[in-house]
Amino acid sequence: MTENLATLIKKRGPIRRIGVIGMGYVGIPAAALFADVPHFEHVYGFQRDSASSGYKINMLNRGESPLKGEEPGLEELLGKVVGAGKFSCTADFSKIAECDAVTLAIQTPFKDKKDLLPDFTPLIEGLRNVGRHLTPGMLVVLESTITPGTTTGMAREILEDESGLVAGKDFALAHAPERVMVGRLLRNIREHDRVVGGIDEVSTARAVELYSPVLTAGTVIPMTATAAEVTKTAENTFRDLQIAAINQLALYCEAMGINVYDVRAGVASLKGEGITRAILWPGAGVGGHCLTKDTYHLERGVQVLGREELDFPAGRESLYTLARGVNDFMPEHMLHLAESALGEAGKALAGSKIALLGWAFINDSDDARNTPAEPFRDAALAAGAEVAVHDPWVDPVTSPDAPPGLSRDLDGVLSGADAVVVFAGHKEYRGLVPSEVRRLCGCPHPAVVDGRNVVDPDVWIGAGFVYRGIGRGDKNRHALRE
Ligand code: SAJ
Repeated sequence: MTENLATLIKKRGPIRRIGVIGMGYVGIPAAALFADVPHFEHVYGFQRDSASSGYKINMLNRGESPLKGEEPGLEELLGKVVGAGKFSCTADFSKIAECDAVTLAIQTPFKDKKDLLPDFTPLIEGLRNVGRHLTPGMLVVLESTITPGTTTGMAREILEDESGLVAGKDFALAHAPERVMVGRLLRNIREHDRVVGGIDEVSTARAVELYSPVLTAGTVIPMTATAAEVTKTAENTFRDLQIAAINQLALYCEAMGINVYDVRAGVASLKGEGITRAILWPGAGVGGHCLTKDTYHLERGVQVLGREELDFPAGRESLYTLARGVNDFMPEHMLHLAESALGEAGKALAGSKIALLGWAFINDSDDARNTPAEPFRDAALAAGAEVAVHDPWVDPVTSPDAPPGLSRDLDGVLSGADAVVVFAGHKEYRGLVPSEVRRLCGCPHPAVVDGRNVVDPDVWIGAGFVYRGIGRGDKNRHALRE
């Protein structure tokens, strides 16, 4: 089979024209970097001309980035590759037929985490578009994070069904998962090692040819497609597990009346002899498009691929979904802390005004996908509180994840607040002046609930606040200061 594919690829020659499907946080920087490779002739960015995201096509063809938030170097690079005529964005998917390689960077959210059902609708549509214009010798790469088994299973079937061609014989197919973080997209693609997994060695080799020129510090790590899928889902699952471990420790430290940050510094001090204590940071919860779902992709993968073979303690829940449960609990814990702090001042959630600071899921970013602030806000509203939300980064008008009433007027949000609750550690909140905040709150003992360790408890307690902090058992039972 692969001889045929190897021959087709040899006849086609080196990769010259590339298509990237999905102009988002992953697809746009990837396309710009491909276009910046001297020997790649042209890169098409494929974007559906939909009501919600069709605007991106003209912006990109003007060399402008539709991504909000700071992405160092992206605007300049887009200007350069568009100016040089090496990158263009289009909704005309028939141009896929001109490409030697096509990558898919499409969201893969979960429809139902309980039943482990991913929503592959956008990905399937993308695969069908590729299949319709697939030509012999072409390479197709899935960059989206997917359930293990998807590349050799659903993706192969759809591409073969639409094209009438056979994967591994007529076209190459691989998985090369993205590893980007908002705020450093270009650097992550250039510098992180790139896991590349083909359905066969010819496909892997062709994918290595595609990604190698883009890497400046990173190296390509070849493996099978399924191993690449497990690598990606596992690395995010492990990160989520590490965060759950420190969040649980923080809950324990609160209960035992000690400071989790002392303990963390202590645990992290054990070094040398290959000992690494990759202990992360506790906080108000885990958001974003990755850690909140990739565990379920991994869980689904072992259900689909390994159900018969799996040897696991009977009746025991997966460590990974337990970790999800701990991290999903943190916004609720923040509400318990707010309730307890308000109680110190003789108030209840019902009828209190809460100033929620930080809607983004991560510091100094506009990205608010699956923000942990949302379940907190919803529960506080359900408890009868008024919730005013502030975020200096998330755009109230253009951000698809902005809550109703999102404000950039910090004084207005703090005005008359009974509790100030910090959900994102934006730099703007690291310099808050407690006496000024207290003046705006306009009550003798406002509460401050710190979910990201941005305020100094002694300073705020000294200013008359009722303080509560994640993991701060040493401060959460302080006496009120008049
Ligand atoms: N968080 C904590 N404590 C920590 C680190 C993070 O509570 O110590 C919270 C953050 O506040 C945020 C969430 O977890 O709400 C996710 O943060 P993140 O730093 O993991 O950011 P992501 O989700 O954008 O990035 C992850 C990264 N994965 C790994 O490092 C294994 C990134 O490399 C991936 O590219 C990205 O997922 C992805 O796209 O998969």
